[in-house]
Amino acid sequence: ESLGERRAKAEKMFGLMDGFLKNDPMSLQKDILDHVEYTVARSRFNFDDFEAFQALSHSVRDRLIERWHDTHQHFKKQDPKRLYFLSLEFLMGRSLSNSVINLGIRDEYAEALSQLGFEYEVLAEQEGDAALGNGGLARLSACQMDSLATLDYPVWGYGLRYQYGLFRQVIVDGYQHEQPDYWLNFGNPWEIERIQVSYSVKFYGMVEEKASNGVKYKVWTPGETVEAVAYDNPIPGYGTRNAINLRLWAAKPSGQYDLESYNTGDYINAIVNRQKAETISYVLYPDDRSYQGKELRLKQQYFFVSASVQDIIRRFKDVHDNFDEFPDKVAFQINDTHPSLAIVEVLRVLIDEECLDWGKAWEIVCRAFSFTTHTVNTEGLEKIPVDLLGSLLPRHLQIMYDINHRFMEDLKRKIGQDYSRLERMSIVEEGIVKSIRMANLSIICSHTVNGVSRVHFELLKTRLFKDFYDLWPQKFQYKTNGVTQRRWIVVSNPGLCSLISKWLGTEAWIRNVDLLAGLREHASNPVLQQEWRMTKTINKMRLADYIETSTGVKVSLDAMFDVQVKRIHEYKRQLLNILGIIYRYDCIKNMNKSDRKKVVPRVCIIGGKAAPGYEVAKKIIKLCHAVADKVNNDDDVGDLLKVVFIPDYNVSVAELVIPGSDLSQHISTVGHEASGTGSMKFLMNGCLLLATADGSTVEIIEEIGVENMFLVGTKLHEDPQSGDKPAPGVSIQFIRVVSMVRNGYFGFKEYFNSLCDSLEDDKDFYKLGADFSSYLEAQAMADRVFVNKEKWTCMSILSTAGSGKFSSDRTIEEYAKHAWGIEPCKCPF
Ligand code: B1H
Repeated sequence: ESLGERRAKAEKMFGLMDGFLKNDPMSLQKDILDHVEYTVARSRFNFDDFEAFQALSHSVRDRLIERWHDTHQHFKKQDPKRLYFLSLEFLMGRSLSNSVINLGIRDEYAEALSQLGFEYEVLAEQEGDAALGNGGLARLSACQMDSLATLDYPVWGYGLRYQYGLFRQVIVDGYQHEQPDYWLNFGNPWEIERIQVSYSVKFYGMVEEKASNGVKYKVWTPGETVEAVAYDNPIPGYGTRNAINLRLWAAKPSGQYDLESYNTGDYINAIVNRQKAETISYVLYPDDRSYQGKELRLKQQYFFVSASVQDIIRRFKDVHDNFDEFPDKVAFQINDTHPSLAIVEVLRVLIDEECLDWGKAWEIVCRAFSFTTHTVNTEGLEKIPVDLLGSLLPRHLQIMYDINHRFMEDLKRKIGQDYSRLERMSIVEEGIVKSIRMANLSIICSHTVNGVSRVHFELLKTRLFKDFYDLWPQKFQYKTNGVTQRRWIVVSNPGLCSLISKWLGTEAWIRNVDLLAGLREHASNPVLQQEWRMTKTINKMRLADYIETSTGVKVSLDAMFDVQVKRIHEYKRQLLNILGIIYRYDCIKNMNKSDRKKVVPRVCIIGGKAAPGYEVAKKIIKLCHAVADKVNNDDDVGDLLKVVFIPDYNVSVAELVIPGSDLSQHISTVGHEASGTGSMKFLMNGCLLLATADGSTVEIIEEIGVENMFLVGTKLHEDPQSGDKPAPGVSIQFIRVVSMVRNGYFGFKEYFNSLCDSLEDDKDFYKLGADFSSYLEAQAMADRVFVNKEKWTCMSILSTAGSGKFSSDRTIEEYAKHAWGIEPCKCPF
């Protein structure tokens, strides 16, 4: 086809289009009804809420696709340096509301739907969550994608399209049960299947050395090949035409037929065996922070990495005929070590397939990769057994040894014969199970190593990666995590959103969150305070309804809603919270009637999932239910104290819980939470924090002032070692509440025995005993302030006003400047 012919064709096509889709209510209604008829294939006269949701989503998707096409066209034309954001987990939650808000057409849709006799909010509730991740790390990726799109950065996200997302938590008799999350059951309108975009991914087999014209090279003959098929998910920015792509890979059987088995007549078994390839992308591993060296997990990692690297190199080679410019056009971000095989894969492709020499390939890789760690201790670092690697990815193991050999030789020249340091810094860990340390590999091969908060950075420098920091201090940085105010205020708290805009006189804070600081001057204004409380009450009503439908417990709106929602972990100390609740209950029980009148009523809300194999965490969930059973059915207590465990905590539940909270708890043992991001969402929503000075809380305190929150434990300290000081003596109250559990006051005596044992003086690793008194004091302080409505509201407004720093927009700007070296590339309207 000649250029002229192509142009003529394009002109004809353009003539057939009536420009872009229109967003007036009439056009929207027509589009929705068309999708009812032609996409959902229901009659326009007979469809239910779910079908309406499907049609609605498809009409939104059409609008997303227009922008997404334009954005990619624009990126292609400009050919800027692109960022490739690699993560094994993305916790996207729902997409509908986020999309219509970012596209700026929410009100138009609401109007169009109401004319059709539907309520927008009701339809939005039909959507299930995309839960392709575990917790903070995965939701961080999702928030960062929103900021990347909004700030017009030329980016692609890459991940895995798990068929089963994070398990669904069902509570039976107070125990957690896991159910599969087959989220694709009802279709996924937000993804675009790209059957023509697929790559072969190789596993197993062997490596041979060959030579031609005296040059030696390696040939990897795989034992198994699986196809990776792309599914594209448009991510719209807010207040921009840009919509970027999140490309997720699904495993499919390879197109290469095993002729042998077909010919031997075992047709059925041959098909069945082929189909097993799909298992690679079936299911998300539900343990956050523990590595098990499982083959399937390693397969997932390589499968996703290999497909992504092939895709990225193909895109680069479309416009470049050598690799000289590669580091100026391609930036890789690896989200923790999970995608770190990408480093080795790029080296392998450059050396074995593109025939670059080691020196050149090494230089390219070291300029292209930036690495973020989310871990705080050595036990949390990912290690892969050498045997496993050698069998699944034999060529990659060789390359890892090559990297390590060169690094070790180099290091010896620099630091001499300090063998214990050399051993610590080696990529290879000699031990009972010889393994590869993925963090060491990532540090050695990246230009930047990022922490996720300032105290985390201190930890990295002084403990976790001290040896590497001493060698390459310039590589180490931190970018304090952030969350997107689009999802966490605009989508989830529309009431607060309009209140803020009204008082600031602008909606500009949605793109420039620092403007929230403008609320400070109104913090004591009684009119704002009144409206602020009103908004909170409406959100509390919504939450109270949800609590009643999901747990059957009726709660009073006058009570303080005290919330701790996050993954269940010993270090996050949900147990400390429960022991505090027991103390409160015990106090109420021991009061006379007139003293009870002075008690500030509380609703204690806990939610979160325990990893399926994490016994202690599961016991904590059961204890929470046992305490709730006793407390909620005690007539002495009534509305003074209610305890609820919200089942199946996920992104969409968070959107409901966070705006409706008065107080939120972030009480990890100091030194254990790398950052924490839940606290930032609560802060934005004007919930007061009751927290330890751990992770990003230290920076939150600097922004809002310690007098505007309830600090648990010792005052601010930047010294991570201080966590090791001897614990203060354990209080009588602590001994009493633990013995209540131990003696069976809440039943299940035997079952809770081991929990109680773990709180004994010398076994209390997470220092619950040491912090208990301080925790109770902070709680008592919260009670005292709560009755002073003006004071509480003022602190609440100042929390929102001080939350600007914790936007992922700020985090992303820092990464773009100091790690990735990318510039915005804005698609014209
Ligand atoms: C965090 C993880 C994590 N740290 C392994 N590490 C996983 C590790 O599936 N896995 O194998 C999954 C997740 N997640 C969290 O990251 C930190 O604990 C938080 O403090 C931090 O806020 C969050 C985002 O940086």
